[in-house]
Parts: sequence; structure tokens; C-alpha cells
Amino acid sequence: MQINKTLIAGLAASGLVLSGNVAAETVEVKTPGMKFDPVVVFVKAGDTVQWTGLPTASHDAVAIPGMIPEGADVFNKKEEGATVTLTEEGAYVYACRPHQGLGMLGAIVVGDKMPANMEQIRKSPENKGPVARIVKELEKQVEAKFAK
Ligand SMILES: [Cu+2]
Repeated sequence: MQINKTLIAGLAASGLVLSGNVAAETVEVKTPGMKFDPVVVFVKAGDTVQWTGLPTASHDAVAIPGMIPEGADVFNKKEEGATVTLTEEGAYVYACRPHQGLGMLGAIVVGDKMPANMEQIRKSPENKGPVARIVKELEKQVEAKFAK
């Protein structure tokens, strides 16, 4: 009995919740210069992504249609501290439109498995030029994280 109590206390202290529900988190993406940092972020469904520094140099963060999960909304953010809460699992590719040509793009992966829409992203007519470079980076990171 003492062991069980200790185990449960340990789990609670480590942030694991026995019901399986883990509190939603907010993950920050910064905009140092002409890039998003981190360029690819991994979150859970229900988590929020927050961008800081967008008004600097007139950055924005706009999801690329066809490169987000089915059923997800195309977000379009430009104010300081803008947030988006993502409930649809999969990968989201987004661009800073003023600086897309300079390679200022990012990606968000929602969920803890290989995104179901990777093939759709690969086959998108948008997958060229600077967009193709972020898609390659996204592929590299999801392979490293999820591929067995
Ligand atoms: Cu920008």
C-alpha cells in the first residue's frame, strides 16, 4: 500500500495525470530576423502556438491551404502575441507572406504520431521553391521523431 501511494505521488509530481488527460500548453515561436524559431514545433491536440515579434519587420504567420490537416482552419496571424489553438492532428505548414521568398516559413506538428497529411503536403502544387525547403525540414524532423 505504501508503495502504491509513493508511486501515485511520484506520477503526480512528474506531471502525469492518471486519467490520461494532460493539460493543454502554450508553445512559443519567436521571429529572430527572417525566420521562425523553432522552425518546426511539436504540440499536442488542444495546445496553443503563440508567435512573438510578428509586428517587427511586418511578419505574419499564414497557413498554406492544402498544407494543413483536413478540417483545420487556415490561420492568418500578424499581431504581437498572436495565438492559434490547434485541435486537428497533423502537420501545418505556414509562411510569413512578406518574407516567404526569403525562406521565412515554419511548420507545426499536432499529435504524437507521423502526421496523416504528409503525403498531401508532398503532393501539393505549393511544394516548390522556399516552401519545398520547409517541407524537407518538416519531413526530416517527423522522420527523426516518429519513424521506427
Ligand atoms: Cu517575416
